[in-house]
Amino acid sequence: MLNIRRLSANEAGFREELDQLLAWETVSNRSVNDIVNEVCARVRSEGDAALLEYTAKFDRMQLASGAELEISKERLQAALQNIPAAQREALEVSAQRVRDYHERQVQSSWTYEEADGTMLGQQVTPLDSVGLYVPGGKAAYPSSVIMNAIPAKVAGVEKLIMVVPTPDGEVNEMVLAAAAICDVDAVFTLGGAQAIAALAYGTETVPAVDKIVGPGNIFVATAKRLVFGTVGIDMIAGPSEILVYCDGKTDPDWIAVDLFSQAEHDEDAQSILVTQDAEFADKVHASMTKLIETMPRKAIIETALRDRGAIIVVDNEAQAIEMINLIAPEHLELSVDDPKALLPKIRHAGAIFMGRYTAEALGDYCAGPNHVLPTSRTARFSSPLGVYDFQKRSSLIMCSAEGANYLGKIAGELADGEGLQAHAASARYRVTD
Ligand code: HSO
Ligand code: ZN
Repeated sequence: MLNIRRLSANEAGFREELDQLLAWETVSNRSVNDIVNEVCARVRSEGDAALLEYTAKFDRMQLASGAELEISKERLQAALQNIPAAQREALEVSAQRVRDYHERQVQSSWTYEEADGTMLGQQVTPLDSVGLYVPGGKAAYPSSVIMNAIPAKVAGVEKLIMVVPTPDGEVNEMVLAAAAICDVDAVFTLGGAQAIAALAYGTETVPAVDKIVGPGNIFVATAKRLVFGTVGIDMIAGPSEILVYCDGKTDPDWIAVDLFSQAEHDEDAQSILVTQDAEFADKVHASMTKLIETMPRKAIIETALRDRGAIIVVDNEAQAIEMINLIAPEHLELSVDDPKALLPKIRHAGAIFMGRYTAEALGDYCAGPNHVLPTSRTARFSSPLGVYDFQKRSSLIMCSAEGANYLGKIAGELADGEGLQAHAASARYRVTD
């Protein structure tokens, strides 16, 4: 049988075992920190020269000048023309659906007026410029280009700069095609900490941006933490996770491959099945044992399931829900007859896939919602990436003479209480009675 933990919510020591299973901390490694500090400092002070040197060293690409770092718009269009038609269509459908969904997230400015004519409100503006990091190699996902770029564009970001490493000159055509579809404004062949530093500080070639989003390896994540404050960053994503809750009436093969789908991301990914039907748990385990042989990424899936996977048998639905809220998974599948009835009880999950037909993978690619989601139990306090991550708010206050008269007295009183006489004077200069 495939190697995966079998747990029962009632057995002694279950909570300890679960806590251990859920524990995940991003490794913060001293030597990685030192390297990233040096790379960022050199890009900051030497600009393009440092970028060219690091790109030669880490990506084995000899470029003559900063200008050669840029991938032209024509090259992006060529990628779009050259990929197979079915791939292009799938990218376009996905982009359009993600756009439709995210357009509903746009926040608008608002104001209201008080009886004395004073106006208050909030003005919403897009960020001026955003950098999008796209990893090279193993995790070069065109779908992530769509999921990061489209909300930024929908928010109205005017300058969206993408960086993607091309180690040994190896270009991912589908990533470039996705950049073309999403109307990314410029693309540079850059990766690692040097790409993050270039976006944060700017060089002769790469413009500095206001916020950096997108997943990356430990060097990228460490660099993002380092430049945070100079620029905004998105969340630092942990490994992918899925929790499937099933009442025992879905085809066990369906559930088995759903669990595989996130486990195949990497060895640290987490797939958990929760069910109150012990016989069904056996059936899914058997399905996994059978279907693992058909998976090209078998080795990764096996490691992820062995080290971080679990099949948990609970007593009843209430206990399942308790488990879900405790685990706060990135992706939650509710494979039951009436998922809507469960919804009000689900408090913590990045994305909720409702019903037996809703495979989590549909959300990864094309359903419409974002696939950048809170991981490692952070769904307790954070939300999917969205248009709101690319918008910011300014407060608006406009006093009428009457309003200034009234508020001046209140503010003066409070300023006196704080011992701030200039504040009090400023507020009271406009008071007339
Ligand atoms: N499941 C990943 C996203 C992804 N899946 C990209 C396939 N490609 C985020 O948790
Ligand atoms: Zn995925």
